[in-house]
Amino acid sequence: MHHGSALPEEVARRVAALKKADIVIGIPSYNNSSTIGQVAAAAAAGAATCFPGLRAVLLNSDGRSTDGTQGVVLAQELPPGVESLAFTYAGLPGKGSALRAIFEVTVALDATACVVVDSDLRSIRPDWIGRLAGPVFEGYDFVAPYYVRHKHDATITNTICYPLTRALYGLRVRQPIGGDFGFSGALARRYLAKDVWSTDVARFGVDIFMTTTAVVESGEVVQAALGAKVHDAKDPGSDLGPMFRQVVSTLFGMICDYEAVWKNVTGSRPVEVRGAADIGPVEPEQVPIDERRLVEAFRAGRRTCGHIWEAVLGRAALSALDALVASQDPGLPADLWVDIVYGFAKAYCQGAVDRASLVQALSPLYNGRIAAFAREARHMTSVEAEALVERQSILFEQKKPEFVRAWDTCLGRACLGTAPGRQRRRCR
Ligand SMILES: Nc1nc2c(ncn2[C@@H]2O[C@H](COP(=O)(O)OP(=O)(O)OP(=O)(O)O)[C@@H](O)[C@H]2O)c(=O)[nH]1
Ligand SMILES: [Mg+2]
Repeated sequence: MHHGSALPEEVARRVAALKKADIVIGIPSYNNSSTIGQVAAAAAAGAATCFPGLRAVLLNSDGRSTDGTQGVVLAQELPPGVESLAFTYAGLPGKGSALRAIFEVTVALDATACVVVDSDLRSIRPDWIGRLAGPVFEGYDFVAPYYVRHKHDATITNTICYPLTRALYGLRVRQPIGGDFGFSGALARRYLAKDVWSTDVARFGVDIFMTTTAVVESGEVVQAALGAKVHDAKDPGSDLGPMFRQVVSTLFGMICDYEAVWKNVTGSRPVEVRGAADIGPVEPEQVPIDERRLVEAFRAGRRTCGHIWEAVLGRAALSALDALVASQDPGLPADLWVDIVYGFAKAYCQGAVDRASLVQALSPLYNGRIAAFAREARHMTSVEAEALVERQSILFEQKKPEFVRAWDTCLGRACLGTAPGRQRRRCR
């Protein structure tokens, strides 16, 4: 086991014995024994029915589950043409390391296509495999999922990942961190070549890393309609903290790296959605939301992270925030949220404030934005709430020229700070 690989040697030997595959289906997991059986069964059936005659390998890349997850996958009966392999990946624990191992197997088996699907899915059907892999066999490099999700699900997607991907890189990929993707062997090779595997990409940063890399470096991207996504969704008011920090650090880090790319992008274009016609209307399963907790986190942020807000934001944004924190129903309106995200992204790259502290300080503001969104969407169906997400992302596009100007002239107070990352000013 060495730093340059997430495949333990013994696993690499088992992979080599498989020789060649046309398609690899990878499932990252960590204690998912209650749901992974259905996912593995759907994946295996999908490989056999959508791609008869092709050789498929079903992989479970597991993070040392203690609930028998790997055994559940290995117990699946497999259709002809499908083999399975379950193993514990090496490296930093996290979803990204699990996917890194899957990329390595894809390359080792010289597969044309790879599909990854989350192990907590309860809405996966065999046809998802055809939908996610089919376009790769036609020459696309990356297939993003396109599903209907409950209005309180996917809050990181809706408030940051989708609007920034769209406004900065110009492609309207609606689910950039959906978790269920199809991609080419060539793109897997490209992912592996990046020196990111000791960063948050090894954890929950991996999805936005995959999508952004595909959008920026390939552009051969399409979306696959999948219907509803039902998974073990978490209340956005409860346990999204670490995931938020890992996703945002990765996203912001790529903004720093790809400055030359996004500065040359104006507007955005839609990305084709394949297979929407044969998916009927679906109603996603309810996701609970604890608005009070979100509001408390937003208010508490003023006390604990306020000094960082002050270092990053201008006077106008700060006094607007103070008024909101003090109001009856605290929450962040979309236009202020957009200014804040751009302000934090710029500060992150320009480096007057410690990066970990910045991302930590953005989290309560994000909570304030979700609280306001929940209020705005209170009487809306999930489909209707989609219009709010759309309107917010258009705001990101409209304010992008302002962001570019601010970036270039460095007017923010953060620019007056000291050397990059020197000042460690954590939220208290
Ligand atoms: N191997 C491995 N897999 C992980 C780890 N953490 C998460 N995963 C897997 O990554 C996938 C996505 O994780 P989830 O916790 O469902 O995250 P999510 O659906 O993106 O986010 P939520 O909206 O918060 O549910 C699942 O298949 C998990 O089993 C880990 O530490 N190791
Ligand atoms: Mg999930």
